[in-house]
Amino acid sequence: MTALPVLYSFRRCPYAMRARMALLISGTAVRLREVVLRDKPEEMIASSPKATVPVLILPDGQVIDESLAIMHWALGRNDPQDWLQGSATETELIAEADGPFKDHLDRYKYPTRYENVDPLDHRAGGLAFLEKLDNLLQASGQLMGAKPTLADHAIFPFVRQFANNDRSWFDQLPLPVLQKWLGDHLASALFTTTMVKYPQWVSGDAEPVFTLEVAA
Ligand SMILES: N[C@@H](CCC(=O)N[C@@H](CS)C(=O)NCC(=O)O)C(=O)O
Repeated sequence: MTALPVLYSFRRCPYAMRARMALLISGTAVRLREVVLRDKPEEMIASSPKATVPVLILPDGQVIDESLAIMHWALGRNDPQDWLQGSATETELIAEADGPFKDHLDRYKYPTRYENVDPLDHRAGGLAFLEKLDNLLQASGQLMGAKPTLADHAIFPFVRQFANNDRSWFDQLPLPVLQKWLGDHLASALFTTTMVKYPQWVSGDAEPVFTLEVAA
């Protein structure tokens, strides 16, 4: 039996979601270890002391512990839907989502974790990024053109989280193209499989093999 990579993941983490989507679409089967963040397995911390999910351990022992790096690794092996475009614009957009937009998201969602934070200021800051995305989507349907690429899959899990913080506020925004883009990605077979539930992995448990076929 060929050894499969091991993925430490947490179902509701947007970073882990995007890594799982890239692994699935690339046809890379992994053994999934579902992590509970307040009870991380020692094996994961030993492999990646920064202790964030996702973490991918390759059969040769190599550790990839950044979600974008996992996406690039998986798509570098196999990219059947041409997600890897690699334009500077795409890289910058993902960096804006992971940087300033994520900062707004955290302060909008968890204002009490920060000092002197008004969540509505950060909702407005996040909205400016959503408007930018909406403009891009109006031009061609997906962020980088007519077909979804790395950018769409790297970014929509964070837009999902932002939207879910106050769904009725999000739903009444005059951004129908963005709302449809999010809704279509959330309804896709890829995302449905990405969100299949697994019990917490405990040392010694056999790991489920995670592939696109699991929801078929
Ligand atoms: N830059 C990392 C960020 C990953 C990250 O922050 N994941 C969160 C969960 S969504 C985490 O593991 N946090 C650690 C904790 O809550 O203990 C990546 O892209 O993989």
